[in-house]
Amino acid sequence: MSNVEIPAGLKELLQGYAVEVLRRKPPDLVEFAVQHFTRLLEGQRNDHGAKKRSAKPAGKGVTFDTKSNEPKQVDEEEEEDTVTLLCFNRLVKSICAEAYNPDDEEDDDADPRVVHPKSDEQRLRLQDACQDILLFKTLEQEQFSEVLDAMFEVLVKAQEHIIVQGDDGDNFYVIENGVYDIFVQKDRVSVCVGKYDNKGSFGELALMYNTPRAATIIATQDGALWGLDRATFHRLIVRNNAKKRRTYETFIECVPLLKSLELSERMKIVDVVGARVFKDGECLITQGEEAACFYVVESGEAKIMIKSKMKAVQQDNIEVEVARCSRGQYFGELALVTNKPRAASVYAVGETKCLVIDIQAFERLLGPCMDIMKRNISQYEDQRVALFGSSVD
Ligand code: 1OR
Ligand code: 1OR
Repeated sequence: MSNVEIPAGLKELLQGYAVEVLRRKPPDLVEFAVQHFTRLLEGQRNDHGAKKRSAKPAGKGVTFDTKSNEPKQVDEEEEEDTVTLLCFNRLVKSICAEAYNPDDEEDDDADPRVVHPKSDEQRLRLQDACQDILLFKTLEQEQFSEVLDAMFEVLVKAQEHIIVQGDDGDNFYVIENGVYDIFVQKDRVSVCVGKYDNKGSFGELALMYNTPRAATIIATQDGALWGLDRATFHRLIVRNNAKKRRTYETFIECVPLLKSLELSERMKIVDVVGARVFKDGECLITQGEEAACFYVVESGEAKIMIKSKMKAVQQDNIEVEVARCSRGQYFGELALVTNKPRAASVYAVGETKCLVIDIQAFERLLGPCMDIMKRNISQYEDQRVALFGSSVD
């Protein structure tokens, strides 16, 4: 092996890079090469780590032939070459079945810190775009700065496929501007299931759970994104998720709405929630506005106020308190379920902490709780009549 002129795996490595370039058409080949080979290296390290962790007899091991998929016996010396091929194969074929455990991320410490230099103007725009990103809401200040340092600007053209369903995950994206359609394959037909309109983020799932991309994201107009590479996402966000799971496990178990979910489903909710603290009197939701999030109260109270036109007195704009939500209760589901503007305004009573879930995660993860929510929604109308009588608009 050591006498051959072309090192084993070189051809496959370069081919892999070329295939990815043709498939993704990146604007910057050098930057893309850095990302591509960093991912390969990361995969290689994971596979080495998995090897170290797996209790197998010394000297011999069972692996899969990359062509035939048949198990075969290999010697230790052959393993180095096989690892590279396995990694390559894994990337190209999107075979991602590794179990997720955020506590397994300890090895990431050795990874070099990624820094993409930015102008002051770029940094301000980046900070602005990241202000409401829920995944960043539970990071310590130091971790958040590292995330900002590692992010890089990506300019996109109308019709560009930013993410393709089934691919391996390379980056997580935060939207600076632009509209992005979400397509999901259903019975071999690509269906548009939603869109991001100049705000939000996407591409976290494949990186969090090491699964193929779950949806296709297409820019409908020219726009700008901020990318975060897979390795940094793992080191900072996935590691933080382990902490988040420990912090919220007990609380999330006690939320009545989520009782019918499996533990793993509840943990997936925890993975994507953001925690937000509101000051006394602060407005969380404004009646009539477009909805983007769903809330669960962790501590404090939320006051639901409705501005209603009372026909009897013909007075507009009187806000009346109609309900309060305390620990474990939720609000903000109505507009998401009915696809209508917010039906009420919501204010914090005392300092109030809420877990916040964005609309895409709400649709993806809270489907099993929909019946309970719809049942409660049907009671709003009865309560409305009881509170205001039938002469209310
Ligand atoms: P990803 O890394 O899997 C595609 O790459 C991204 O699309 C995904 O992360 C999410 O960030 C984003 N189901 C799955 N992924 C979605 C969805 C979604 N919406 C956005 N993404 N659903 C649509 C919910 C409106 C559920 C469809 C059945
Ligand atoms: P949203 O997305 O419309 C405001 O944003 C939220 O207030 C709403 O979801 C519900 O979660 C919550 N009518 C309308 N919204 C209500 C009501 C309500 N109670 C809580 N919300 N009621 C009828 C009042 C005339 C119920 C009163 C007990």
